[in-house]
Amino acid sequence: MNDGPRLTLLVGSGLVLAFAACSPAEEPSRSAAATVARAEIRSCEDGSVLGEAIFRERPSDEGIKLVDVSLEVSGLSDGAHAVHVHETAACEPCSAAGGHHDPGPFGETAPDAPDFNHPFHGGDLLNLDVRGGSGSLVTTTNRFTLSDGRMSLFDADGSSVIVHSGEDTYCDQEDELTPGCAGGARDACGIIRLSER
Ligand SMILES: [Cu+2]
Repeated sequence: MNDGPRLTLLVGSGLVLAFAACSPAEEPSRSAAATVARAEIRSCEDGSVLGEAIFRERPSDEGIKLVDVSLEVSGLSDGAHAVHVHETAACEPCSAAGGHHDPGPFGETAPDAPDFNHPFHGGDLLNLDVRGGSGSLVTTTNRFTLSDGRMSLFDADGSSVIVHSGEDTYCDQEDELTPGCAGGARDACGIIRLSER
């Protein structure tokens, strides 16, 4: 049961659904065997590289798929920054990443609108705490997978990780969320790609 205490059942949020129908999603690479993925985190403002996120899928003692997430960034303002996996592999502009990754039950892929499922989307993660200009987040989730399946990050249009400007208050409202309560504007974005290691 050594997975127990580390299993973070996420909370998250997200609104900022700036559904940009803009730039086309990148074609995700697929590999059933791969269990590691990475995302180069880039500034939404000027595209400069701010850090990296690494995702590693592993089975729990009971055979449940768990994904260990570690993210490191620098160059952001001090304080808490919401972090989520968003639904599309596109970062130019950052709004192109769409809403939160949330395939939903029984293979439904339509994004929820209004955002009833916040802060329980598949892609909702925890706040990143930035101090002295840099910060890291380490967590584990069972809400999405890297391998194939209905919760996979590598669905038809892939996925991205977004770091927001503000804190995720994990707001949970059965209607439209209060603007900004899920982190507000987008500071950084990274397209999640399968990796050899
Ligand atoms: Cu987000």
